[in-house]
Amino acid sequence: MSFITRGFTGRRRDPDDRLPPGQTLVHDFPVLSAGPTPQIATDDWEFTIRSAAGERRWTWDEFQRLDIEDVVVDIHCVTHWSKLGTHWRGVSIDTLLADVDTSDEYAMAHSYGGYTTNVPLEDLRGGKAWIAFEFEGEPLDPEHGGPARLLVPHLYFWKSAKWIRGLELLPADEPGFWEQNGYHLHGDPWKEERYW
Ligand SMILES: Nc1nc2c(c(=O)[nH]1)N[C@H]1C(S)=C(S)[C@@H](COP(=O)(O)O)O[C@H]1N2
Ligand SMILES: [Mo]
Repeated sequence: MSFITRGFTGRRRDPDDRLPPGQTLVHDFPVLSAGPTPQIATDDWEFTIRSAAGERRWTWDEFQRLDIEDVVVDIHCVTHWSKLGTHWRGVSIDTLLADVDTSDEYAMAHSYGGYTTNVPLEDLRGGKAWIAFEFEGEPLDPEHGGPARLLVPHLYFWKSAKWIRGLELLPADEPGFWEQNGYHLHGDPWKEERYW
């Protein structure tokens, strides 16, 4: 098991320096969902990585046998709230992509319930993104995306698709749900890539 911390090093040690422009600290955990919360039993949950080359699929039990990481990260919502030092457990996207051979450079995250969001593969690789199933030592609440959600903390939190069911690898970038509705294609909070 590995332990990953982001945001505690270098110039960003001071809480003020860890807050991207236009963000305010919150201590609760707001719920932002575009629709109803799907109820997915772990027995029914599956995670798929699909590309033109084929498909890789994990059941919940298979997923739990992968290398599980403890992750401490800051999260930033485009609606201006941020939380610092949040604790998650999950499987790195690097682990999931390890034996997926692809030349695609983009991904569309697909959720149970129909939500989608696009993320370049570069932003999912290199220890920057996880499929997370625990938050602050507890199984992830359904309203926060349980049984499992995508966690891409260095981008605005709408990229962290709740109730994740898979990644579709794509040769070109395509807008997901919020991106089709005016949110930025990329969503870096340090560059305030909010809308376009
Ligand atoms: N499936 C799904 N994922 C989603 C959303 C959603 O509506 N559906 N909302 C996004 C938005 S806009 C935000 S800010 C975060 C909110 O996560 P939270 O409810 O755990 O705070 O989830 C993101 N992931
Ligand atoms: Mo959001």
